Amino acid sequence: MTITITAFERSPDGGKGLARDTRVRWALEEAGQPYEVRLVSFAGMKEPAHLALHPFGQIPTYEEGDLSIFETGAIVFHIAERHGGLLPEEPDARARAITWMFAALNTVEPPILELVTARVFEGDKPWAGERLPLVMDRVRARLDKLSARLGSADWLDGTFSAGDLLMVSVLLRLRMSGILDEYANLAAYVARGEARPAYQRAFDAQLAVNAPSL
Ligand code: GTB
Repeated sequence: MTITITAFERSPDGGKGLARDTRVRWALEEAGQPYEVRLVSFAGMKEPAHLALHPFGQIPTYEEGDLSIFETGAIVFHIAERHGGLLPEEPDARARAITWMFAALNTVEPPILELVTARVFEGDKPWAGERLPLVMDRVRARLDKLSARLGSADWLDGTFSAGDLLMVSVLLRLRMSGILDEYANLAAYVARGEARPAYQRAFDAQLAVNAPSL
């Protein structure tokens, strides 16, 4: 059955791979699943046809036969459940990998999104100078602990899993802030994720859509 995902017609990041369709593309590439992409404009996302797929009018969505789902975490989990390569077979290791998926999205990503908002969208507000250090401290509080847990390991719990895929994807958004470079093992962890052939294919596919034309 054909898998179809949705992505920005033109991502505001100009092809840096930061929009969430990259996470889904990466999971599909790790799982060796071909997929098609339907590009959606910002206006199109708020129209009834897309709202029927995504109640909040966002990307990405995932369609496969009669199944239609949204939320990147749920989509990556679905792909990992149906195909090999993203979750261990052994039940306890699988539960731990799923735990890291939730940790990435529920514990590490929120302060990172707050930082993106503070820097990019509210950077010109009169109170931005006071707020930014507070938000950066909240990000560092998470990275301190994540860095300590990762230590010198390659991945968060044994072999690469969907937990690493989401954690690397979440950390990638920190690159422009410079904070990631304060943690050598986390910077290396992200680089390891980006070096995976499946990530490269996913990145190149979104770049082909989003790179500014000369
Ligand atoms: N919780 C949802 C999920 O995980 O799937 C969140 C989905 C979401 O935020 N989608 C964004 C969207 O559709 C795109 S990814 N936004 C349009 C809207 O809400 O109207 C977030 C994103 C957007 C842009 C960049 N960028 O340019 O760097 C990075 C990430």
